[in-house]
Amino acid sequence: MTETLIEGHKPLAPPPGIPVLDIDPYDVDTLYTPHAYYEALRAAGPVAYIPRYQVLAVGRFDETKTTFSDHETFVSSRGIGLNDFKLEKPWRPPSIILEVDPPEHTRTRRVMSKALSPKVVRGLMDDFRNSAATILDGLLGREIEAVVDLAEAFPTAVFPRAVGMKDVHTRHLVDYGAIVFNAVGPDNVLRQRDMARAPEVAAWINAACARDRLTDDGLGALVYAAADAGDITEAEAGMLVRSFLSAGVDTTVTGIGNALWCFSQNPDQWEALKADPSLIRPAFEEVLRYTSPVHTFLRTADRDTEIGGHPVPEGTKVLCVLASANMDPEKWGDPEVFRVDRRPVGHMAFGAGIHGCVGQNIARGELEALLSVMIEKVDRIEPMGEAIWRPNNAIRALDKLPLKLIPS
Ligand code: OVM
Repeated sequence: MTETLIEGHKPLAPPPGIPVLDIDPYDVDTLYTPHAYYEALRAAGPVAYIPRYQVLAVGRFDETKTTFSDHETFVSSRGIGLNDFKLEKPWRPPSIILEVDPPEHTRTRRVMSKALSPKVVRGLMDDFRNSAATILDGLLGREIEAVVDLAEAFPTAVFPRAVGMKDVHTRHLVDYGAIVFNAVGPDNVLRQRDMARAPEVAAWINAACARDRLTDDGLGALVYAAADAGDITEAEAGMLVRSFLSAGVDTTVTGIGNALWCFSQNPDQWEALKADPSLIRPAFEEVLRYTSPVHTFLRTADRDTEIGGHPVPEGTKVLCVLASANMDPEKWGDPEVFRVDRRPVGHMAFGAGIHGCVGQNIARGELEALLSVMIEKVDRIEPMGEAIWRPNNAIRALDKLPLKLIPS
């Protein structure tokens, strides 16, 4: 007899001894204002059982880090969402870097790591700074909707160019990320809405990854060069370019929007940044810690194991609530305070372990370029209305951010 699945994974009865947290982490209201849920999760214990989805969840810094980085026990190859790829067909062909384990992961990770190396990113910085300056010059002194006008405008100008895309469709590029991130959640309204538009957007994305749709001087060409060298196949090169487009647009759009929100809410911290440009990089790390663009990814226990001394059966899905780990007072002290000089080394916003964000250098490069131009040109970042968040099953992004950038 085949057992009925719940959200595409094996049912899990409340494991004896594990605290029960009767909360829906994917309820739209929780996604709007998640901090009470994070606090309840950390208070429950080192690990909690969530009956609504029959999963476990970790949100204390130590257990989140340990679980998330133990790739041998808590695998990625069964999907990093609620769906267990061993039991249910994924919505798209799995990513060959995100949704695989070693040894397959080792080979593809190496190719991506090389294509996104510090040296490659250094070569992109002039374009990043020039584009940031041009975009900002068009925005100074008037009321803007900063999500579209800046947070989306900047990465969608520079990143497709960095990849070497011949076809650019800004809306599809931004929406694809949101679709991929909603897909890792349960079959709720957010996922259903995005699955309905996924075929059209995914078809455009897949076509844009072909070798003949890429220039010979971008990140895409570096990946196809690895195919020419025999390190990966041509088809795998296309899949890795798809990973650029899955993980490289919506994430940086969100990081920039969240950064602008942090500074609009904390004008003293903007003053501190203008006074000391050496704080630009630490300030972005604090934005990441404070807002955790990727709030939750999951792992799957590939064998019977334990978390915090509690037994965990094979096939268990575990929510790793990165945003909660980044707000754990045991780790951070005054986590609710946004401080550009905190230097939050070891934050979980880029993940941890062998799957830690391979694009983090380019993400930091984009933010450094933008913030370094902004501290020259922008004296104050003034809110012009309420900031509104956009609920998503895996990413915490703004939907609306009305601002005025007062020129220096
Ligand atoms: C991918 C990928 C990698 C990292 C994050 C991500 C949606 C996707 O390889 O497709 O988020």
